[in-house]
Parts: sequence; C-alpha cells; structure tokens
Amino acid sequence: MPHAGRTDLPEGPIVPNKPPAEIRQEPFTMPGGFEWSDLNVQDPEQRLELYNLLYNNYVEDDDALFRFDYSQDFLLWALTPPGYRDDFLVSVRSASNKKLVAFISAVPAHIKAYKKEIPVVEINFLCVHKKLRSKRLAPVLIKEITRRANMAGIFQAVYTAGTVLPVPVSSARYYHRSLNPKKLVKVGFSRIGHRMTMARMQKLYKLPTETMTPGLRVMEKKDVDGVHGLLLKYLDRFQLKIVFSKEEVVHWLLPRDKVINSYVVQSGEGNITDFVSFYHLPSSILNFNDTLHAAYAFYNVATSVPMEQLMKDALILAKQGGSDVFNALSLMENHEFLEELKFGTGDGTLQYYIYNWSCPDMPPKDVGIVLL
Ligand code: MYA
Repeated sequence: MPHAGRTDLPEGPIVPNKPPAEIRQEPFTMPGGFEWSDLNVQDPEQRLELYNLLYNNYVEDDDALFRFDYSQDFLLWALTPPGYRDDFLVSVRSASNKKLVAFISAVPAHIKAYKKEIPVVEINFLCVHKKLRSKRLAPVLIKEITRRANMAGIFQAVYTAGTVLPVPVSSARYYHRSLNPKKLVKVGFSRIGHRMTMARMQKLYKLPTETMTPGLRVMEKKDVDGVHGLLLKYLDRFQLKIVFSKEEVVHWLLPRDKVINSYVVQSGEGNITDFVSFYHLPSSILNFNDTLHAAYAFYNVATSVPMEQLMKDALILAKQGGSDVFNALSLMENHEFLEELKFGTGDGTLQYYIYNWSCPDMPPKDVGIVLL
C-alpha cells in the first residue's frame, strides 16, 4: 500500500520553481495531423463537442459495463471555477476536419498538504479518442498542460486516477449504497448474494421517504458565509485538504439542477451547523441502452447531528431525486457511516497524487479533497 511506508519524506517541491525565462515558450510539437486548440466551455457548441468526446471515450470500469457520462451542465460547473482559463482546457483537434480528439483540463485551486498551503491546478478529464490510443498522445498533453501551468506560475497539481502511477500520496476505496436494487441487479452493477432474494434486497435497502434532521433545507446564496466558515474549520483537521475561498464556495457548493445538491442546517442563532452535499455523475450502461444515475458524496460536515444521520438524509434526498446508487470514498470521516448505512465495498480504488511535491504518505481518512 502506498501509505504504508514513506513517512520520513521531506516536504516541498521535488523540482524547484522555474523562472519565466527557463520555461519553454512555445507549445510542444504534436504528431503530424493534429493541432492544439483552447476550449471555450461556455460556448454550447464547444461544450457539446467535449461532452461527445467524453461520452464515447472516457473512463470505463474494468469489465467495460459502464462509462462515465458527465452531463454538459456538469462540465460547465467542473471547468469554470474562479480563475479558470480557456487555455487550461487543452484540446487536440484533427488538422484536417478539426474534430476534437483529445483533451485535458486544469482548473486553479489551493490545497494544504500538512502545514504548507500550495497554489495548484486540479487536473482532470484526460481523454484520448479510442482510435488514437497507444500513440503517446497522453504524455504530450500532460507536458503541454504542465508548461501552460508553469507559464502561469503554478508548479504543483493534484489529480486522482484509477490507475497506479508514480507516486500516490494516498489511496482511497469506493463504496456503493444501493438505492434502486432492482435496476442495479438488472444492469449488472450488483449481484443477488447467497441466500438473498430480490424482495429481501429491496427490504434491506428501503429508506424512509422523508429526511430526519430537523431544519435540513436546500443551501441558498445567503448561506455562503456560514458554509464557508463551517467547511474551512472542519477541513482543517485533515492533512491534505482543499482551501476554499468564499467565491469558490459560491461556485462549487451552491446547488445546480442535476449537477450538485447541497443542504444546510441552521441553528436558532442563525449559524450554519451542518452541511451535506453530493454531485450527480451518471454512467452509460454499455450493454443496455440505459443510464445509471449515481450520486457521489462531496463535502459533508455534521455538528448538531451525527454524521450517520446526516448521510442517511443524503441517501433519502438522492433517492428522491432519482439516483440509483450513492457512492462515497473512504475519505475524511466517511468510515463513520459506510457500514451502518449499508454501503458495500466497490472494486475500484482511487489514487491521489500531488504533482511535483514531496511529503509523507497518508491514509485516506486524512484526505479532505474530493475531485470530480
Ligand atoms: S484520470 C482519467 C484518465 N482518463 C481515462 O482513463 C479515460 C480513458 N482512457 C484514455 O483516454 C487514455 O487511455 C489515456 C491514455 C488518455 C488515459 N494519468 O497516449 P498513450 C500514461 C497519467 O500512448 P493512451 C485523469 O484525468 C501511461 O502510464 N498518465 O496512452 C487525471 C503511459 O506513460 P508511461 C497516464 O492510452 C490525469 C502513457 O500515458 C494515465 O492512448 C492526470 C501512455 O500514453 C493517467 N490516467 O492514453 C494526468 N493513463 O509510458 C497527470 C495512462 O510513462 C497530470 N497514462 O508509463 C500531471 C500533472 C500535470 C500538471 C502539472 C502542473 C504543474
């Protein structure tokens, strides 16, 4: 396990920051027939092009049953936080017909690893069209996005991947909570276990129709300050965490239909005491012409009620909203509710990486960052 050893590593950049004059000024050379372009994700046509590239070519599970189907609204959310730039949405087009064939994104953020706060980019959506695989396009995309981040004065990045690359700082597991057992079994996501029947399974996973936490309500703009304060304080207990600005709370946490749900509990004195959020990332079900609706736990803070109760309410709300399954990683305090709320261990692990940064490894319970 990556976090088993490596406890005595020095903290800091692996390669020191480069002065501007030492950074390559011109884009890396693409293989013949391809060209670089920036992506304006605010433009519906370009957003649709990205959607289609990912819809057909992005991450699948090991058995090729499911492929992530990030919605267009989700992509707009994921790629336009404060400080985002079109030239960090690095696209590769075919020179002849201008078709989008590969992509990688970077968006700015601040993280804190142990005691050090670091400006970073979050890297995501690395994708090469299936017909162009194994031609070493991915390393060119990575070098180019690194160059562009360096030009902007950023020398560290965070990213996650299902694959083990050099060298993870932590490793988390996926857990799945069935909300719609019948559909999950039908499409091959779950199996009916030994001595189990569909009727028993449905009973096992049945949830109340109403949430339990008094005063739990949808987050609104007026809650931003309260949520910001609550979250900042809460995340401080983790060794690796995201450091949100108020503007970032507005962007990342205010609800967006079928993209991100956020709820708060407010005390009699008007303070925000609890916060719960999940995002919507469906997957195409490749053998059926259907969609698996999945909700993913995002950031959650419970102070007036137990975390388990707050998350049970999240399950109820996700089910009400049509989700078939609720996913969570073994991060933060999630271990406090996974078993009790009948989450099952998934096949997948998710590796966490900090590019060009050395620090001791950590167990996932010390990680306070959720990437999309
Ligand atoms: S993770 C999601 C990754 N995307 C997918 O899994 C979608 C489906 N797959 C594909 O589209 C392709 O298979 C990809 C590889 C594009 C993944 N991260 O071009 P190739 C290395 C990093 O011939 P292809 C996410 O988005 C591989 O080890 N490297 O291969 C976060 C080999 O290198 P080496 C990866 O299959 C991304 C080389 O690529 C990954 O055609 C974070 C082969 O290249 C991977 N997930 O294309 C990226 N998969 O020979 C790093 C394979 O050396 C960011 N490879 O072993 C680093 C920070 C940059 C910014 C820094 C700023 C300061």
